Amino acid sequence: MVTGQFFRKMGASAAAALALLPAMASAQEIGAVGRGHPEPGQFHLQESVTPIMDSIVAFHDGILMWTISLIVLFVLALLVIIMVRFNAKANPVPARFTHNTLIEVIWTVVPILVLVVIAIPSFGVLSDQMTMPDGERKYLGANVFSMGEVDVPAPTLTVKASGEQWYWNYEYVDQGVAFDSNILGSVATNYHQDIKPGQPRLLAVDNELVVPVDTTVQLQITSSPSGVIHAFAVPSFGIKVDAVPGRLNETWFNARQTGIYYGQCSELCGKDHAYMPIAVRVVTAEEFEAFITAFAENRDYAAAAAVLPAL
Ligand SMILES: [Cu+2]
Repeated sequence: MVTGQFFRKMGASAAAALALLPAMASAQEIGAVGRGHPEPGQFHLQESVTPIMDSIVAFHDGILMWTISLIVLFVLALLVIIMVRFNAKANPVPARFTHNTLIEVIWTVVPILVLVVIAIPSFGVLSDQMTMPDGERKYLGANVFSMGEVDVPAPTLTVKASGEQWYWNYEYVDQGVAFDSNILGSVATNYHQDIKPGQPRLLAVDNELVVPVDTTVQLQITSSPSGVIHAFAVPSFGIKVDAVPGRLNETWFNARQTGIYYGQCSELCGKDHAYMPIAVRVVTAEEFEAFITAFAENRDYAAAAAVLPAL
């Protein structure tokens, strides 16, 4: 029965619309999201491990989802009212007026107010992302309507990430050592080559950027001088910054959990744009100390990474 199918489909759509409600979205979060990389069937943002991503998640789950959901329901209600009350059968002789000053003022002013209310925490999060911690400044964290309540120490490690065609180069600026980070596998092997069980395809790399846990990392982001624009993005850290030739952009992160966090180049940069993932390995302070000492001494990433626990 065609009509029956139609209504079943409508039922499915209504269920999908309900899933957009914030409470449902939060329920989906549990168990559906893996740490550090996307999971099949994932519905929510990737799990946060930094104060900035806490802010982004709180902003998204809180004011943004409620605003969007209420607007969707309001518009849906208007559409239903119009369909029921003003169809040709129910309302054979339509009114002929065209303007109503009061309603026009309302539908101009109310959206402006909605945007202003969204903009206030949004600019707060943006300002947090762009401001290097000095040990004094307080950050919003998970409470985007606070005046700032999260302490973040000043950075003690500086890393320069440079977008190349098509891979990333990382430099520990103060230690004067750098290395290239390439995707595992190649086009010929469909990117399966060398990937160990549990490593995500198209995200795993040969050499991960190693950083210590609970440490503020100053991140400088650029692109090779003769190259193109890339973008450095790690969802779990709430980072996305353009990598522009001849420009040194800057952001920071402070990861609270050890693990490997994956990201991707997020600017359409050329033929291998999809094959220059970012992998950041967050290790304990002791492990990082051993790694960076070995790296600075031997200037050999593979030998230095060998001092870290096996993955
Ligand atoms: Cu790129």
